Amino acid sequence: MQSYQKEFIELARGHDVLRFGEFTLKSGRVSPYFFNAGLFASGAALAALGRCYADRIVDSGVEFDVLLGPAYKGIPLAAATAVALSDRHGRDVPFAYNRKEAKAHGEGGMLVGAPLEGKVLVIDDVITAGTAVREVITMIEEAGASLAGVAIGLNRQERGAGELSAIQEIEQAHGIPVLSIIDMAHIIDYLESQGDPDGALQGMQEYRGKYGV
Ligand code: OMP
Repeated sequence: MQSYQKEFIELARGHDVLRFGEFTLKSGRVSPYFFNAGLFASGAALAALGRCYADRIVDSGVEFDVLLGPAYKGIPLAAATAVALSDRHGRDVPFAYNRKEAKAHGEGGMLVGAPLEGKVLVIDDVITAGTAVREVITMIEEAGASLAGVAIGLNRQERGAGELSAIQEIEQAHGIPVLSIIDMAHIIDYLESQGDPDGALQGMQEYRGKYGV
């Protein structure tokens, strides 16, 4: 595990972003854990989060022209990532986000910020079944831009409709990488290395056995 991955898990635990218990997902599956990126809700937490995304992106070597934060949760994530790419890696990259509803006055349209041109790197929180990210990919194609990749905080490593995970399906269908700061396997490794402080390990392993890829 890289140091930014351990830092990310501890950051998420510290802000209750990563919780253990019983949670019903968008997919209907009952999960022993949940990742709520909306609780990264302070200046220091956002700054640390931006650093983790930026480190992961730079580590991967993915080439892109503009960052896109999908409404709503992707917007602060992409903004924090853009700041960290500039402050830590000396890369001043254009940044855009979308509205959920088009505005008829003012600047109008669905997109705000830098023009959506060239290769777009999407920054988001979690992909489970891939519903949310598919909508964003359509939006990028409609704007005439292309998808460079998707960077997310957590890859839940769950099967989609078939044997592949939703992430693997997206990677194959679009020929792009989906970069995650951590995977479910990292959470399991972390719990093991810490002596299972939340008593969550067994439930996590069972869930992975049932739905994991
Ligand atoms: P998909 O659209 O199925 O890929 O699910 C992604 C969305 O699920 C996220 O944007 C969240 O709204 C929600 N989610 C989480 O935020 N954290 C989780 O740990 C699990 C889910 C989920 O419902 O699958």
